[in-house]
Amino acid sequence: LKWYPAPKHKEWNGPGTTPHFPEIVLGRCYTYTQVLRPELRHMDCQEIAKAFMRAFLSKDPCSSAEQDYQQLLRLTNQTIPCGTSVFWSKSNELAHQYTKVQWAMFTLEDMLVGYMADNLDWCGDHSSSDMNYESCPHWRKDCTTNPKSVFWDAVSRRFAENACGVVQVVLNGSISNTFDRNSTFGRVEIHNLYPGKVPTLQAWVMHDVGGVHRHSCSSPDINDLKLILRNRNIRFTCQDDYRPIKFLQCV
Ligand code: 2NF
Repeated sequence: LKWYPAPKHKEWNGPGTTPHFPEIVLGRCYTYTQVLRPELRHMDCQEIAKAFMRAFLSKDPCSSAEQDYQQLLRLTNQTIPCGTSVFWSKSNELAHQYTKVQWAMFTLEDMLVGYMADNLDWCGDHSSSDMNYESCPHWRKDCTTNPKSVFWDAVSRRFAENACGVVQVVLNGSISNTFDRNSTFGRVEIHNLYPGKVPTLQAWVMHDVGGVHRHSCSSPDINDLKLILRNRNIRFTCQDDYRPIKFLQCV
C-alpha cells in the first residue's frame, strides 16, 4: 500500500509564502547591491538571503521575535546621509513616487532590507524545514508575533533609530486615521527617533486630487502627533499638500 501525505489544509488566515520567495529575495539583493546602489557591491547576498531564511524556518510562526532577525539586520546595515529619511503611513504609493524622483531621499523600501521584502509574504512551520506556501498567520486574525509583522517592526525600528537630521513623513489626509497610533509609524517609528539626532519631523499631509479633506495640519489627530513629539523634544512642522509631492499625484 502506498502512503500519501494528507492534503495540507489551510492552517492560517493570511496568504501563504510568496512562490519562489528565496529566489526573489536573493535576486532583489543582487539587483539592489550590484545595479541600483553599486556602492554596496561588497555585500554578501548569499549570506543575507540565508540569514533571512534562518530567521523563520523550522519555527512556530506565531512565536517570531525581533531577535530572530538580528543576524539579517547586522548583515544589511546601511547608512544614509542625515536629512534623507522619509517615513510614510497610509500613503505607500505616493511616498515611493516622491523618493523615486528625489533619488537622494530614502523610505525604508529604498533601503536594501526593505527592498528585499517589500510586498512579499513568508512564514515557516515548527515541524517542517520548508516554507508554508499554503497560508501564514494573519496579524489581526491569528497573531501579531508572526514572521512578517515582527520583521517590519524590527526593520522599521532600526530605520527610525538610525535616522538623523530633519526627517519627513508623508501622511494621507483623505482618510479617517491620518495619524494612526497603532500603525507602524505611530507605534514604532516615532518612538524610536533619537531626539539628540533628529531635531525636527516635517509632516506632509496629502489629500487625494478631487478627494475629501478629512484631516489637515490643524486637525486634532495631527495635534496628537505634535504632542507626542513635543514630549520627546522633537520639533514638529506640518504642511498640507506640499507642492513637490502634490504634483506627483497629477502625473
Ligand atoms: O510593507 C511594508 N513595506 C511596510 C510594512 C510595515 C511598516 C513598511 N513599514 C514601515 C515603512 F517604512 C513606513 O515608514 O512603516 C511605515 C508604514 O507603516 P504603517 O503601519 O505606518 O502604514 P500603513 O499604511 O498603516 O501600513 C503599511 C503596511 O503594513 C501593514 C499594513 O497592512 C500595510 O500593508 N501593517 C501595519 N501594521 C501591521 C502589523 N502590526 C501591518 N502588518 C502586519 N502587522
